[in-house]
Amino acid sequence: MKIDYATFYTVKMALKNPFRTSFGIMQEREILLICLQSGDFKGWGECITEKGPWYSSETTDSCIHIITKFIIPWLKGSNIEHPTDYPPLVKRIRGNQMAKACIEDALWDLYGKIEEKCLKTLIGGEKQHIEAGISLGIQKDFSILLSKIKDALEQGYQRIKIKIEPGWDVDIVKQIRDNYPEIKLMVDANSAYRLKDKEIFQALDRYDLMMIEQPLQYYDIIDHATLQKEIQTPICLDESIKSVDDARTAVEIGATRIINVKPSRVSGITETLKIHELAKLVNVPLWIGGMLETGIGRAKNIAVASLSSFKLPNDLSESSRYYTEFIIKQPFKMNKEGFIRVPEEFPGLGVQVDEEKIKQLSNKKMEI
Ligand code: OSB
Ligand code: MG
Repeated sequence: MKIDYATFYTVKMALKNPFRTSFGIMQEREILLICLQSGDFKGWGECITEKGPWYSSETTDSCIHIITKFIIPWLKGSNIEHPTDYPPLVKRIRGNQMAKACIEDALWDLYGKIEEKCLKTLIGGEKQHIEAGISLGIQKDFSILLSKIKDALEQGYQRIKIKIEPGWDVDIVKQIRDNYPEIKLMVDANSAYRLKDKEIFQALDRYDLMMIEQPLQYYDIIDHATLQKEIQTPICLDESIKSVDDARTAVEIGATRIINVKPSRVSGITETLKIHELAKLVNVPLWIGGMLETGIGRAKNIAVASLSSFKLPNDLSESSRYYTEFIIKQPFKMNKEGFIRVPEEFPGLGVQVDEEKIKQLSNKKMEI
């Protein structure tokens, strides 16, 4: 695959509702989309960063910097045959997982189009439908959260994840359980607590949660292992896992019993496939996490979730969960049982990118 040039679009998308986590509120997304052109073929990638370094240390501007200054020039000077040849090419770049992943995604899409195969087939995905779960942000009061949960369950979502932070945790979970004793329920703290808060997690043990996601520091592994020894509910790491090596370390020391995989957080699909292999070996269930992706990132995540080690409901919702406008021509829908079909009609991402829509919504365009 010889890359002729890359086109960068920055697309502004308003969120239907603000999304509040322990680290901040998102009102709209400014999403970087990159299109790699090779002859007549195009491959698309969506960057999952935000404007600021809140969820991760990377930002959209830091990605543009790494991609334009290093990755694209290197890519243009090489001729990679398969997307798995790409990680060695960018190995010299430390960190910057999300910047690397965005281009790797575009290479998989491009390769799929050239080979006339969809991503699911290319990576060996097995499921035809993936389990959809919903992530609900912190709300103004409990009654609003309760009505959102009711709504989500009526739509068919298979599990409810709520965001927690100090002051919005044990009591909220208790009230949810009072109303819904049986549903699949989990919490995500996005690193809002420290080991000294262990009583909170011991209190949560009473509510039959599927897991507690990333309770402690975003870079920590050791304190999570200590906490896990003190509680029954499985800990699931998100922010702390940036590579297959992190995953191996965390599993070995008992810091995580389940892993949230955001393929872009771990530098791409190739690294994700390594985590998939590790998960089979150590028998740790995986699920796909989300970053409020638009159609391009969502299509990639849905294809990855079709791999056999992704055993738990994912943070993969319908396209209409966050947005009213779509940049793919076949937006994702969920059936009443809470499954989303893995699309295979089109090569690469499995769906068609709506370039006209992207151009309409894009306030910045750059070509290199
Ligand atoms: O921690 O999983 C997270 C959204 C933004 C940043 C971090 C997280 C999330 C979510 C939303 O939980 C998941 C989704 O895309 O639906
Ligand atoms: Mg999370």
